[in-house]
Amino acid sequence: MVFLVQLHCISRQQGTEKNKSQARTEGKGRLKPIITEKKQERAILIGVVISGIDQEKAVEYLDELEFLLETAGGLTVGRFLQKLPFADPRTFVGSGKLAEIRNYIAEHGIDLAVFDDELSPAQIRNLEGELQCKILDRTNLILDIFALRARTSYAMVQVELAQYQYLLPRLTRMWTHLSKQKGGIGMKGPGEKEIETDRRFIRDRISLLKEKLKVIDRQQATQRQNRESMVRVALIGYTNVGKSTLMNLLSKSQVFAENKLFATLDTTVRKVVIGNLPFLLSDTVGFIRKLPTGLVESFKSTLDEVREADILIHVVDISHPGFEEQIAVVNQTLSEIGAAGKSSFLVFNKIGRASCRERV
Ligand SMILES: Nc1nc2c(ncn2[C@@H]2O[C@H](COP(=O)(O)OP(=O)(O)OP(=O)(O)O)[C@@H](O)[C@H]2O)c(=O)[nH]1
Ligand SMILES: [Mg+2]
Repeated sequence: MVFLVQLHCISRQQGTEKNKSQARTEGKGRLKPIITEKKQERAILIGVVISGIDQEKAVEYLDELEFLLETAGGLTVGRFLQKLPFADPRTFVGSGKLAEIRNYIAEHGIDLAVFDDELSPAQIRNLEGELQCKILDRTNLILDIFALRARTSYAMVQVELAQYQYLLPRLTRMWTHLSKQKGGIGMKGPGEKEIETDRRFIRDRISLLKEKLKVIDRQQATQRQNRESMVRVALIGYTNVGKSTLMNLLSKSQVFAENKLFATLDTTVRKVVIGNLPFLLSDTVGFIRKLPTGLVESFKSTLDEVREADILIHVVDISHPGFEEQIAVVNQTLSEIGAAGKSSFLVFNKIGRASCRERV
């Protein structure tokens, strides 16, 4: 089904051989988290500077979007920012900017336009028509990275659920778009029937995945109950701040850490003894600005580790120019998952980095 391919359109330089063969051999009709392609896709990034946000902040947001795209395997070729009172409900940016972007795409062989916000199904449809290239929004990109990063079947189920939830309201436009490409007139008829079949398929799959997650959630809850006698400490923070690195240092373990976003999706728990004080330390998924709500819901059990911790260690990358906002995003996400008001410590990491020394 073509719409499944659309959801995974970023090339996968990072994909392992196992991922690649997995993607090729998945059963028919199933949306699988990992698909690999060889060619690195050329992309432009598009954001708006709405009132209340200054230009510098907007540039920083696009830096983050570029990092997300790089993590997904794409290459940023150009950037577009437009000052607007609010994002255009029809095409996200205004018509003049859109014409400028359209010319740029044609001149520079751009495969993909990435928007720094979640686009409505109507916006995606309009933009596809206007720009004639693949359109990705921030949510889609984050979901894609989560799919790329999912290692365990648990993480895969969580990501797949979030992907289907994102896809369901967007099915119509994809079929409409395809039919238009084929020159079809009138979208009613067989197309509609197929959309309905796919909608039904996706709804069934969502129910099945939710059931699967319920079983996993129960298993995880039992595991957590067994650990109740020990003090539980959770490392939390914005993505890429160094939580796993700290986990490895404190617990002398080998949790995967690298300079990419969302290196960690599954929670790791280790027993640590400092002095004569034993406690359980967990490393969790990082947070990010505008984390898709579907993902937060699907990662409920992973986030329960944070909710049920006795103490939170909030790791901050002090060398990042936007570290204060990152702290605010983490605090906001904690309130959203019902984990605000816990005893927590701020730990400032990466203090040795040049940009930080310059600021101090
Ligand atoms: N310069 C410097 N780099 C660090 C420090 N701590 C971690 N890093 C680097 O920062 C990058 C991210 O580290 P991780 O430990 O994977 O970060 P994380 O918070 O677990 O990231 P996610 O799991 O992706 O949310 C890696 O390249 C680390 O080597 C530090 O104190 N100084
Ligand atoms: Mg990590």
